[in-house]
Amino acid sequence: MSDITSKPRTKVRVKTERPKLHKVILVNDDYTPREFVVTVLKAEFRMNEDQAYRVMITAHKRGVCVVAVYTKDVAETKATRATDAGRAKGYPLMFTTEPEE
Ligand code: TYC
Repeated sequence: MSDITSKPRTKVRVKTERPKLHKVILVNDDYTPREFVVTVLKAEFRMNEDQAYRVMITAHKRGVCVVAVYTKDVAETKATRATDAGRAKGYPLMFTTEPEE
């Protein structure tokens, strides 16, 4: 077989890296009512009362609490929607995002 008709010898490595996940973080403040934080967590992050209460009280005591991890787009959209829900009621409730290591 001549060079021109032989198969290429280069093997292509199939690279399937997972997209980096991003944390949604709940930040404590002195003004948002506890029950409202629980309501937002249940509505936006599909938590039950128990899960939502635990996340809220952890942020209340420690300052912050990781709510969940998602792909970048989903994390940012949910953090924005949850923060906006507080702002609509005049509360300084804040959700941020940060990439996982
Ligand atoms: N610290 C608020 C209060 O005592 C409740 C609260 C908890 C607010 C968690 C925000 O992320 C938060 N009313």
